[in-house]
Amino acid sequence: MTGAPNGTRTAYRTCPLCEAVCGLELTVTGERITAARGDRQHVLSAGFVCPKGATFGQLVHDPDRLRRPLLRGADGEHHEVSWDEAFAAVEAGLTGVLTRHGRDAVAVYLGNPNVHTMAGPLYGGPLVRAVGSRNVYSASTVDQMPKHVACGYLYGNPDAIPVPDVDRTDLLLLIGANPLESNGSLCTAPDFPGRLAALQARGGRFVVVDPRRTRTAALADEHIFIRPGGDALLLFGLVHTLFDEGLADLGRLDGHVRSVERLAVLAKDFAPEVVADRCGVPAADIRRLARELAAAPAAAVYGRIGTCAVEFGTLTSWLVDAVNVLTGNLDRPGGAMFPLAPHARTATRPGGRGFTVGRWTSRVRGLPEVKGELPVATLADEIATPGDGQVRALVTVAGNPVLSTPNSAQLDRALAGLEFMVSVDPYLNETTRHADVILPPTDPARVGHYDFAFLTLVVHNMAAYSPPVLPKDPGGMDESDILARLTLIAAGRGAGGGTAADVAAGHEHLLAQLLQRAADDPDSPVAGRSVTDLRALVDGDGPAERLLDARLRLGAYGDGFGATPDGLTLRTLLDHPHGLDLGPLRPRIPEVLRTPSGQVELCPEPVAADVARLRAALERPADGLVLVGRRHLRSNNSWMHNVPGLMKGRDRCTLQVHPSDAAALRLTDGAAATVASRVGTLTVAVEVTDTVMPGVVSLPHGWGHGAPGTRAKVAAASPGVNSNLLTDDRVIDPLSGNSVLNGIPVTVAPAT
Ligand SMILES: Nc1nc2c(c(=O)[nH]1)N[C@H]1C(S)=C(S)[C@@H](COP(=O)(O)OP(=O)(O)OC[C@H]3O[C@@H](n4cnc5c(=O)[nH]c(N)nc54)[C@H](O)[C@@H]3O)O[C@H]1N2
Ligand SMILES: Nc1nc2c(c(=O)[nH]1)N[C@H]1C(S)=C(S)[C@@H](COP(=O)(O)OP(=O)(O)OC[C@H]3O[C@@H](n4cnc5c(=O)[nH]c(N)nc54)[C@H](O)[C@@H]3O)O[C@H]1N2
Ligand code: SF4
Ligand SMILES: [Mo]
Repeated sequence: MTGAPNGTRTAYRTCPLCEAVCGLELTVTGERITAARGDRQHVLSAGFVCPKGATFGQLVHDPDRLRRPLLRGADGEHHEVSWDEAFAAVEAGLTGVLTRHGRDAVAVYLGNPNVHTMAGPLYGGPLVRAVGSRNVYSASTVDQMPKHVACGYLYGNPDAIPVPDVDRTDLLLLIGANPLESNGSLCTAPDFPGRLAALQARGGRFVVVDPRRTRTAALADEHIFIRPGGDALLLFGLVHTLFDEGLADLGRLDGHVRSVERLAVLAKDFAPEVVADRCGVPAADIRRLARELAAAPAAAVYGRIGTCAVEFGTLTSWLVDAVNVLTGNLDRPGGAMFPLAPHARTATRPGGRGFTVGRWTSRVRGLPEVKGELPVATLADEIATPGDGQVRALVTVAGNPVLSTPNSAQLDRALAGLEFMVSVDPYLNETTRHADVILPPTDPARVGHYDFAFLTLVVHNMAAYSPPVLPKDPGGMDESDILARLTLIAAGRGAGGGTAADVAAGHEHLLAQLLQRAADDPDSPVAGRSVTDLRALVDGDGPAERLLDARLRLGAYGDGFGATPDGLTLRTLLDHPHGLDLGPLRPRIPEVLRTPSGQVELCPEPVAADVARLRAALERPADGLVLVGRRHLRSNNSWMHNVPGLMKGRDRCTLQVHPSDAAALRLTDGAAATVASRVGTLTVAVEVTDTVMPGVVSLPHGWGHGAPGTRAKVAAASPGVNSNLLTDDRVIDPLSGNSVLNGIPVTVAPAT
């Protein structure tokens, strides 16, 4: 931070609003952020900022942001109470349900911003373990779970997700991703637009596969329209061609990959000429694309929401990596590579226990557990269906599932029937209005920041920590403390969440556990050392910072608590306010592999078994009109529509319809249409545009504000409609439990 004579100072902080993790340069006057711009000195974002980052101050100082806990009174309204009263109510509510109905009666839902705080990754796990319920849900099953499952089987570790080496590739194939609006996902690449432009400037190309001509597609060297849900077929067509034309070449990975032959056999049924009709991509284009990927000096296939939140999510996610493997592009510069985060550790030898699912199943629909959670598409079933193990209480942390999950009207109704609900959230919104208690964490300007999630997905290895920018709010509470207190309550270890001393002891306990595990691990740099000695060396102003310091020092670049004296510590990051460059991505196979074989399992059994479902789809009659989603740069899922600076301009929550469909359905631009699916109906303004392909309509998600009891004035003034009133909770990707949010059969008619 630097001071200036007029009381104005400059502070640097990582933007917590999307996966690009840009550096922000903030102007602070007194206790207010008066301006935000891109940090030009940042090692990765180099001054890039988007409209969301630029309005960071408005978000922080939003008058509707909750700063004190709310308790729902007998009148049904939410009233401000003290933290002690709020936690006492949580203890009474949660322990009541636990005592009467047992652990599984309490469900937990963790929403997306959990990966954008330090508290989420550090304290979310302990909270879930303390609750001890099978009913754990998160936004992962409306997002990237298929990728985790695919990577779990391929590499033995669901969190080993390769990212496209955008800065060094010659050919990038983007499938179902729109980084010009989203700024990238499962691929942390600040200034994605600049990186794509640089790729073209150095003579490379990028190709976009999307049922819409997005802003990314408009800049691409080639845009291929695809029928929603058709990507697994397109990708199998590529795999088929690579084998058929003798182009498959593992390159450096030869000897590290199993069951290549088995994949060749599976691909036999999916010749480009067979899949073309169904996916809408001409066979000649599929063959040409396969040849181009094989011939490029380095190429990478990258898939995102359009490859995950679809009918064949896991198959599609798997085939993305399969093409990278077969073209020799997995784990090579310019291909798809595994980042190495500063808090992560490398293994001394490849191999491990591998990946399994289904340790338990959901009560009502029998859906398998994946990564410790159940599909959020079935949360409403578990709440609303009576019987042993019925969910009676819900804890939400940073989530708005009433807008973000399929058939959300059903979930909205179910939440109203809970015996008890507590939400950790700074807004009184569509979901938290159902909570008996709302616990709002201090705003992001008042807490430190480190990206546990996104530094494992970054296109150039990097580390950054931002200290708090504004002073503590004396009457507020940090999310780490809130989650620690909830953990104590769930574990039955504290009246009303305990005293400050109990919470401090809870934090210390977590740190001691971490150090003990390291001391017990023969491969750790601190093997055999005393936990008391290690604890005395840990640095950091707060509990989250101390856990971070320990993780950094035990991590891949760490000082090992003295074992590697010039290694990384929290202090190093404090000395680098614009981030620390840890170098380009480096090959990590075989070290990164955790499969029992220590090899890439190219054709894992559970995935191969699902291919029959895809084959059957080839025979199915084509769908009629289908609905897909979309994102807009000035938006962020459901919770940034209360920022005035982002809400300027015309209505963005429109149903995009191709002119030919509009003509056939007698829909006119700007007029209202009624859209109906199996689960619901809504009315929305039509936007006639040839950016969507015929047969496809598009509606963004995260809208539908202004419900009674919510407090977000700006959002309520431009409410939009909730697209998840149409998405179907019954249709999921069976391997991952992920919701299908794209390719929803709908009918559209002029509103009467
Ligand atoms: N501005 C903004 N940025 C965001 C967010 C936001 O809400 N707003 N959300 C953040 C989050 S949580 C995430 S997960 C990421 C998502 O990041 P992205 O996946 O890049 O986001 P989208 O813009 O939804 O792009 C998905 C694209 O898939 C296309 N699509 C739909 N169905 C299909 C299909 O069947 N096949 C193919 N090939 N394409 C299909 C859509 O038309 C859309 O263009 O964005 C993050 N960043
Ligand atoms: N139809 C359709 N639906 C979709 C998608 C789609 O493409 N199409 N995309 C899906 C995707 S990718 C995702 S990730 C999900 C998102 O689903 P959710 O995570 O359930 O929803 P968000 O809208 O991100 O809501 C975030 C909540 O966190 C709160 N919040 C913000 N900052 C903080 C914080 O620091 N701490 C705490 N405790 N709370 C905070 C906000 O007030 C808000 O209530 O939506 C999914 N839903
Ligand atoms: S791109 Fe993402 S991280 Fe960068 S400023 Fe915008 S919201 Fe923040
Ligand atoms: Mo997401």
